[in-house]
Amino acid sequence: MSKTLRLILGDQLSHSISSLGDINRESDTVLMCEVMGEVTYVRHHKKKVAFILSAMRHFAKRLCEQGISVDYVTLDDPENSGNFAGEVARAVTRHNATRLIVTAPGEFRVLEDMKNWETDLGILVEIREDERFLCSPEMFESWANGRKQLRMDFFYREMRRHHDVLMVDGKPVGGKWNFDEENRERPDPSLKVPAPLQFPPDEISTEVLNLVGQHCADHFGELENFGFAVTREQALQVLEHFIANRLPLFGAYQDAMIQDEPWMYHSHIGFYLNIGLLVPAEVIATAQNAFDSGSAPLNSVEGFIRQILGWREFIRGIYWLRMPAYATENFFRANRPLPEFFWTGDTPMNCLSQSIGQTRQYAYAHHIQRLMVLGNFALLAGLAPKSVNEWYLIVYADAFEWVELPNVSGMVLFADGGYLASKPYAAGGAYINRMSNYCQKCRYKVAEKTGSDACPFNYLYWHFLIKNRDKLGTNARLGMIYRSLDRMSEEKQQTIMNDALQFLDALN
Ligand code: FAD
Ligand code: DLZ
Ligand code: SF4
Repeated sequence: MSKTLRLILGDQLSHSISSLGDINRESDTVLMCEVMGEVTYVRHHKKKVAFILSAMRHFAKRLCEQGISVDYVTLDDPENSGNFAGEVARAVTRHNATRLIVTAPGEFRVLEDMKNWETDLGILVEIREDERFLCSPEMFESWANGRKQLRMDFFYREMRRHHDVLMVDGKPVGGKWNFDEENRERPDPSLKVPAPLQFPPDEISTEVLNLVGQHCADHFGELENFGFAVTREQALQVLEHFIANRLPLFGAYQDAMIQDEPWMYHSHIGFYLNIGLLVPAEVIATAQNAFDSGSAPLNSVEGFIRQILGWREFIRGIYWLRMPAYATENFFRANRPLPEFFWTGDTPMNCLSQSIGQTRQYAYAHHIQRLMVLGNFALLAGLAPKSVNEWYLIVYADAFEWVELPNVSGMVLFADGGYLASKPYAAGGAYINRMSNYCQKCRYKVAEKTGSDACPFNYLYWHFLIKNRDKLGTNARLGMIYRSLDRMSEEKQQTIMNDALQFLDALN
């Protein structure tokens, strides 16, 4: 009888995944493999590696309990070839397989590799669409066709209509597509932010933590206090906990940051969505139910659903539309190496040190820390896109290239010249001061614009605009800012440039 292997990758841990759709329990074998190539193609955060491997082992166990035959290769198997192609080849021999079924991977480099397997291994390879997403690459391409710039807002409206989410009689619930003006509350440090749901490591996780401790000792990040959900049941509990405890204030405090408060009112489900323990459709339906039942307000529910139905799908669409060229975009020709403090958190800039410290500890930082603190700094300091992308891919447990790259190169660094965002998300210290209490604990003074005590974001901001005037001067959304620059005296502009250059020189 012809034997079929069904390959499940570390971010495909969904029972509804297309590669398992028509599984024959009598004759098919599921192949799962821990491979050093995936652990080190960028040297992922220790907690991220432990999270993925533990979730893979739990998923394999559940498949076995369902009577499915699973061939699971561990990282320390002495015969392990260290990469997907090698492990598929070994499994084909072991099982005498003639066919491999796999769901399309999330990353371009893996898909390119997979396309060679049929020829290299002499078996049939069927690569199926990843149906967990709500917009296929083809659907996105037909939406994007003919548009010079892509804007999330318009895409999001199409998605709302297409999937009938928060719609009534063909119109958006509440009469508006977006309630963002209710979503920019300043932080209130006296808020009692609910503690996130954490899960102490069980036997499987403990074994994986030891393995990662041995094999990834020199990787970034801390392994201690591992608390990720590693099964679907646990991930569902995280979702329920968020809906009950955080969603009502998610909208209001979406952009806020508080000293020593990493979690805020965010959902912390990106990890689980991205490896498949949760699927977007169920998350959206759960949030919509919370609105329908009156347990969460529209500004929060709409804001949350927009992130998943809008941003997440939009970002993925851009990735598949623009790869591989997107990975090398560098509109500003930025080439500064990543400062050492991105790895240590050792900087007197309190907002950066907070965001990097939390990243080291939890493999997590929320969106505004990623965008307006770390990303803003990378943009203003002219850090090389390749290094910045690599850093983001390493440090976050929810980072996979399909979602990391467009966020970093498109949203943060404007490296695509404005294909994804209409203007760079550049800001001086005043923005961070408005949305956080970080500045109160900082060695720098946010109100000072120049001089040795001035907040570096202030002079770096103007330096960035002056330096890139040839590329940004005609951007309509920056017109007002360039007009205020023009009202600044030559002398002041010169002082800003000197301060910025001195700061940037010291970075290297
Ligand atoms: P919440 O704030 O609770 O949002 C809910 C969900 O919406 C998230 O879990 C996520 O699935 C989705 N979402 C929100 N914003 C985005 C977005 N911009 N792009 C895609 N999905 C979004 N997200 C990743 O999943 N992986 C990444 O590697 C990643 N890298 C990022 C890098 C930068 C520079 C920036 C600015 C954003 C990045 N994001 C990334 C998007 C966002 O920051 C994270 O999804 C979010 O912080 C995850 O935390 P959460 O689950 O608590 O999200
Ligand atoms: C991220 C990751 C890591 C660290 N390790 C593995 C692994 O050992 N085995 C595996 O199947 N997947 C792993 N992954 C996830 C893959 O990198 C991911 O599936 C591809 O990048 C495709 O998106
Ligand atoms: Fe960050 Fe500047 Fe505020 Fe310090 S003063 S925390 S560097 S924004």
